[in-house]
Amino acid sequence: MAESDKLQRIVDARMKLKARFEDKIRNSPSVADNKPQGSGNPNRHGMPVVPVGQTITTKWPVLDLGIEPDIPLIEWQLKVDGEVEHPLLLSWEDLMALPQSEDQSDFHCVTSWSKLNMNWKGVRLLDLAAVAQPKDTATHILCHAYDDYTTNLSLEEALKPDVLLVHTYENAPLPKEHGGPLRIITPQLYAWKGAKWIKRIEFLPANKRGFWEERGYSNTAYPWRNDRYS
Ligand SMILES: Nc1nc2c(c(=O)[nH]1)N[C@H]1C(S)=C(S)[C@@H](COP(=O)(O)O)O[C@H]1N2
Ligand SMILES: [Mo]
Repeated sequence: MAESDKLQRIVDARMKLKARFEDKIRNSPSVADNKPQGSGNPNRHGMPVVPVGQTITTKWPVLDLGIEPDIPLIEWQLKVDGEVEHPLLLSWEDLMALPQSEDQSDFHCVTSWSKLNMNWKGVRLLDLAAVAQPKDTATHILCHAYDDYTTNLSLEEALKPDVLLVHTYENAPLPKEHGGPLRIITPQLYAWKGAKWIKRIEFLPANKRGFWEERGYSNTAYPWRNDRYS
């Protein structure tokens, strides 16, 4: 298939996915809450920039299970499977051939620090999903990482345009301790929903808890609802 046809197919599939989740996304708490908890000026979605219980930090703390896997780009792979029409096994080259997006967003950790205005570059999960094409039965994803961490997301959260598979931070390769070569970021949810060292994205027909969700953390993780535990 010619490159332009391939790109057109992604664009078409993305439009379809957007239409399918538009209402759910528009009504999701981190954009639609009429009593969001927090302080400061509104962010780009009208939520107070500092969610309830959070303190701004300028440093970027490292939080993980303590194993920081080393994945040479030549060996790196990302699998996309489960409830999709086109399962994928991407090399680093394949990933870089997908549409690339830049964004500035905030990072809210459940341990009560937030870091604002972070500059990212990567691939929208929406664009990757457009290639894999989730079946109508798909409702959630479970993200699996190279350190065996897992975390779940509903599709209406996962397919928001600011959810990126990030490889670049402030114009430099994402440092290994923060999930390089590739991690997910979820600016509208607490940061544990963003798997560092992402290895597999499994589309599911139902919700399934990940590592922290099985240990008492919230399935949904809305920062402006103080939605930390379940
Ligand atoms: N693979 C993996 N991803 C992970 C974690 C982890 O232990 N392993 N920890 C999560 C948690 S609890 C947080 S708060 C953020 C922290 O990201 P940072 O270390 O870049 O600040 O990563 C999340 N993603
Ligand atoms: Mo965390």
